[in-house]
Amino acid sequence: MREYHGADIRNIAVVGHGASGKTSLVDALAFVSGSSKRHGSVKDGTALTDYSAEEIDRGFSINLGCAHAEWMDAKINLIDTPGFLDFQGDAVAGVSAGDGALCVVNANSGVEVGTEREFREAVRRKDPVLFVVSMMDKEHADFDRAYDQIKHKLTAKVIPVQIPAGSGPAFHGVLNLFSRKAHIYKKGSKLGQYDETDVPAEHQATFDKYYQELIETVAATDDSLLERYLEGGEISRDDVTKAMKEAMKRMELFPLFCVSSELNMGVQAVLSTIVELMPNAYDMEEVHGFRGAEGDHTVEIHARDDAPFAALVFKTISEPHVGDVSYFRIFSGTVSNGDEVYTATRGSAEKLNHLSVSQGKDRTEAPRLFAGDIGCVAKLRNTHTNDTLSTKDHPVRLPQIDLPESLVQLAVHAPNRADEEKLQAGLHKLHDEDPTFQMHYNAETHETIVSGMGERHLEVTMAKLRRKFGVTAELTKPRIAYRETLKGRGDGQGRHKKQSGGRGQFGDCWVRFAPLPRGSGYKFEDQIVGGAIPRGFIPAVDRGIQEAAQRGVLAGFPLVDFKVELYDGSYHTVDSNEQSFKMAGILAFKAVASKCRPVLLEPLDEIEVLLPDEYMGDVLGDLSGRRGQILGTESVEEIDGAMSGYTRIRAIIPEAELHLYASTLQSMTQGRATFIRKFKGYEEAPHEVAQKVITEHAKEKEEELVGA
Ligand SMILES: Nc1nc2c(ncn2[C@@H]2O[C@H](COP(=O)(O)OP(=O)(O)O)[C@@H](O)[C@H]2O)c(=O)[nH]1
Ligand SMILES: [Mg+2]
Repeated sequence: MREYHGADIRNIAVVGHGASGKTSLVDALAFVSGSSKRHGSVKDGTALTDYSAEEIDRGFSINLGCAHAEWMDAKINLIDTPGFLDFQGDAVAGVSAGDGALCVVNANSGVEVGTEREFREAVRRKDPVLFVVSMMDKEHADFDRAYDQIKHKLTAKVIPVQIPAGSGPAFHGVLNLFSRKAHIYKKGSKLGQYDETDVPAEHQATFDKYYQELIETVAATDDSLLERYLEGGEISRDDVTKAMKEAMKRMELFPLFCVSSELNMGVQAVLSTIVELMPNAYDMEEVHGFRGAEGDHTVEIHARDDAPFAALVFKTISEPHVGDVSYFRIFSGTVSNGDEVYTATRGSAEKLNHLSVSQGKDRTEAPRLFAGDIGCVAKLRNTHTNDTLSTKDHPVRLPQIDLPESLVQLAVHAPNRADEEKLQAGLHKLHDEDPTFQMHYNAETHETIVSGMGERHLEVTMAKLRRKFGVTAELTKPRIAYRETLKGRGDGQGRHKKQSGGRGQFGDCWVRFAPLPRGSGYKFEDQIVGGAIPRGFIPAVDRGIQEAAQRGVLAGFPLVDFKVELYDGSYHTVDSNEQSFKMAGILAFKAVASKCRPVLLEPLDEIEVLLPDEYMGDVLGDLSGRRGQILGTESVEEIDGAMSGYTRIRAIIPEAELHLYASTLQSMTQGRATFIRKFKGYEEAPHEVAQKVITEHAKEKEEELVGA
């Protein structure tokens, strides 16, 4: 491949709902351009960008994938993204690596949840978007319906540029409004060969209608063009494309195309339009206004070949027999094969062996890559997704991709102790590969918790764990980290005395317990006067009480938010030691805590649900069924009309009621609502809830005793 500089590079994220035809379109674009020798298919598992075992098994994209098409002296980098919410992390990463997006809409099912979500993501980043209606050859394909839905559900600024000649089985070509020509496809050709003709008479009326609409809409975005148009002057193809490109950069126009990727029809025009209308790798700089950090000061990042090298790793995929492959977007400077670079976020030096560009899973070595390009490299030692590659002289850190927060949490268990270490190592590797998959150890419940974007996300990640690390892990509902506290005061004695030949043991203490406000933890006050307990033994009493408090009094959960005053005691000059006073502390806790009206505390989360207004009633009803306390609701600010009719609900919900809430919310709202959660704090659990937890604990203890 020849060398490409930023002005001749287009970085395009291909987004849309799951199964809208994104992966097939990327394959067709690469194939028709001649850059990929084989027309792959999702159905056979040969599509360029769906090559992992998990993707081939399931028949849909899980990881973002990179391919390219060389066309009209430019290189188009295509970033294929997954369309399901479960894999939204990769969609966001893909959009952030691109300068523009191609939003695919299925000619059959029209605008779907994922179309709306991914279009919004591109708009949020202020990227130009080109719509493509896919699968025009399929039964019931309907271009006009898809157009209408985009117009009413996504943006009124959509404008058709390429319309179909026929549809479904009768789809036989496309009419291009820019060139005013028809491409009529050669029957039986699967390679997309066509004859270029004038617009056939049968399509003339449709063509004229759309042509008029296009010219008027484009003219309206540019004053001088509009003036000329109103005065009846000639408007050339160049005038239209120039005005359109500018309007797209301001997000004032979104052109619409139609294709059949299966038959490679309409694909050439999409390639040409990407080159002509989409921004090159330098164009979006002013919009994205990039800044990074070097040490503790801010530096401006410019997409120039002569600036210091800085690239963001937007994806890591670990591949069998290869190891980790890191995909990066160069935001400034150039890089050559074999260069030593530096990962400032981790302070690690890395050597770029086999610097490459990828065509799906195939990688071709590139001697040198320039500002604005996308490349990949295998086997970096300590560089992960969202890290910046730069140089020792200029250790730059670029802004990280703002990945979505996890929605679902489950506990993960190794099948046996021997696999525990492998499990932990595997989970860490999987997190490095996919930052939306996270794990932590909950010391209170003694469980490793994994969290992700949805049940399917976690299920797929466990499949990767099995394949790559040979561990079959089980996912279960996480235990709730209840706690206990005291509502009353009380005092009493802990006395430990043992005399069984030889030296005895003696410790004796008097303590007062009192409740503390929520979140205060534990306080110990030494009020011993006159040496009733020698100084050296007092910390032992404290330790004994703390140790006993870990096991609580009601249901085995840690007892928190209470104060202990140690006010009296006695000792024996020979038999007293630290161990005896620790025992006295434990006994004192047991004697006193149960007298101070112990209660169960449950963890609460604050959640924020973002949903279309029409589901308000259902979602609020469901939340109150989950013991939710609604804090408020508010309408969401519109972003280019994309968020109209949305409301945000804030509520506080017990964690115990949030298990798999993401899935319920999805099915309640046809997948259109999202939510975020964060830990809020502990509150006393209602009586019935507490009673149930206490009974369960008693039963478990009994079973343990029987088992022992
Ligand atoms: N008939 C027809 N089927 C298509 C076309 N494009 C994609 N498909 C099929 O639609 C399904 C989903 O396509 P895919 O590219 O995986 O969609 P993605 O999930 O958006 O990447 C697959 O079974 C494809 O074979 C097309 O142009 N014509
Ligand atoms: Mg796909």
